[in-house]
Amino acid sequence: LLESVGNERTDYIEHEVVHVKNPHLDSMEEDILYHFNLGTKTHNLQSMFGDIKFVCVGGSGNRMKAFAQFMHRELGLIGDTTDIEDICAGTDRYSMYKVGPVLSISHGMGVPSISIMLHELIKLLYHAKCSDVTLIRIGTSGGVGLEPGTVVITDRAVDSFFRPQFEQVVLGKVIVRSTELDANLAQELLQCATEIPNLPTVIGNTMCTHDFYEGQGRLDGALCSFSTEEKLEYLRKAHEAGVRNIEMESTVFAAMCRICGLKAAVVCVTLLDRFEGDQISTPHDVLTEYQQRPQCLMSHFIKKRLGLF
Ligand code: R2B
Ligand code: URA
Repeated sequence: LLESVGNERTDYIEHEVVHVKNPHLDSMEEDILYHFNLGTKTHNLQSMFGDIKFVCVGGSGNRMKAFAQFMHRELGLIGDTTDIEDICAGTDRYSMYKVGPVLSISHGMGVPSISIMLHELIKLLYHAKCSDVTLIRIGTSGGVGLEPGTVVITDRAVDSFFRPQFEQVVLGKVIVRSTELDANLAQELLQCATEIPNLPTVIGNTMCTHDFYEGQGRLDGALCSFSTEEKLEYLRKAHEAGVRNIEMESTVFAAMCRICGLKAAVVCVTLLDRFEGDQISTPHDVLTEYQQRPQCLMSHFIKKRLGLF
């Protein structure tokens, strides 16, 4: 943005554009975002998405629809929330909703599912020439030594060995990518949380696994090859490594956003304390309220950023 008085440049703010790290893309005549049912020839992505500043992603399509409707009310936008349409209605892989500068998208469960979505989302933001985009995953998780319902803002996304990295196999070789997230954004979110009543929130490391059962040390899957004591020992080690919650997408999310110049954060509510058990036995209405907590935090953060209070 150039602001000038006469011909004199008084201020220069560099906008952070979304970039892709793929030299092949520019030589493609058309880019089909297959799992979104969108494309550069069939859709004017810049007019559809060019004004996006906040992208919130979460596992379930219904939850991300509810989030879009909630944001529509919170931003005081005109029109009926029932009119908010799924932009990806032509496919049942992911759901996508746009409310003003906010895009709400589902990513399914696990690293492969979110990674496919992120490839296409990042290309979408690139084709749409979006700038200064903040991307936040709002989700659920298992807590490690926390009161259920606590919201965890991820400091470092770590793998099952507590390493802050994501490994991707490419052409038969392992590529290791850093999962560093934006520390300022995490602090800004923590500050927002303190401004909301009844929103217990901490910053801690988030462990990302490739399975919900054995991969997270659960004793209640169809398979289990370890003892209760071994499970607790692993959770104790995780806690010592600063892990406060466990989920299934944070490492690839952090790695991909970082490489593409997107400021990103992970905000997940804990549904249970894994030191206390494995089954999610909390009543449905309590779980629903827990799942609204990251959404409330997002709304506060977005409204504050937009200068609405
Ligand atoms: C949290 O919840 C899901 C598993 O129940 C998974 O997508 C995750 O990261
Ligand atoms: N999501 C997870 O991945 N693990 C849990 O324990 C709860 C939600």
